[in-house]
Amino acid sequence: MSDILSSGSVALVTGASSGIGAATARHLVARGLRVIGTGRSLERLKELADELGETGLMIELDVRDEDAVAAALADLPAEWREIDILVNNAGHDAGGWQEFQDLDRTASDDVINTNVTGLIRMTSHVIPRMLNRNRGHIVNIGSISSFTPYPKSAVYCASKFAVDGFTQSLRMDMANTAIRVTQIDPGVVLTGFQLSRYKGDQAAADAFIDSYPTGLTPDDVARAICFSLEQPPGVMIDRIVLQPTQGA
Ligand code: 8X3
Repeated sequence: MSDILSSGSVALVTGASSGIGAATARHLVARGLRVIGTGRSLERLKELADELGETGLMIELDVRDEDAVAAALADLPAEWREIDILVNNAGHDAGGWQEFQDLDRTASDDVINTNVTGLIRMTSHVIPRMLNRNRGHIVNIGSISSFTPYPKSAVYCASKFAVDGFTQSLRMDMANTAIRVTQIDPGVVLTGFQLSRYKGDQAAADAFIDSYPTGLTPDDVARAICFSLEQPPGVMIDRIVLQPTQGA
């Protein structure tokens, strides 16, 4: 059986319209894969669609919506149906970075619905066909918040701790199969994540980023994802933690 990171494989990347998701899609296509990119707005996926051409299939999809996820995956064109790689990247902390008592409950529920329930939902819809073929690699995007709690992030940290628990237990459930399960845990990444966290307040997002000497780029994270995928079938990368270099 060919390595999973080889031409002909199909990867599905959630949250593909920007940041880590878009960078990952580009890296995978550069390696000869075809990529299904999903995001909440087809308009925002247009740039990637234009760039990837026939090697990409962009689908407007909200991972919070069970019916939409079920329909989107059931309706995939036949040549895109066998998904070899699932990159569960969609996630956010919109309206976060506040002490728990000040967090808006609706915003917090949305963090859980996207980061946890959406990730589990995508996995549950993709994994049956992987199991049928005994071939697949699931990459969950965690965070340093998956194992290091910090203030003003109670619900976001809870969501990423949940991703970690899910990833680890899922890996055990896949132990007698060829399906690999990897978690990528980045620290601060220079994307629109912070802007959304601060509800569009650019000055606040910039101040947060400026409080760190350096930040990771989406390409840094995409390379780590590809490293986990390019291992021979007998090698499982459980987890990669990426931190920006201090003082570089
Ligand atoms: C987010 C990490 O450091 O921006 O996953 O809170 S941080």
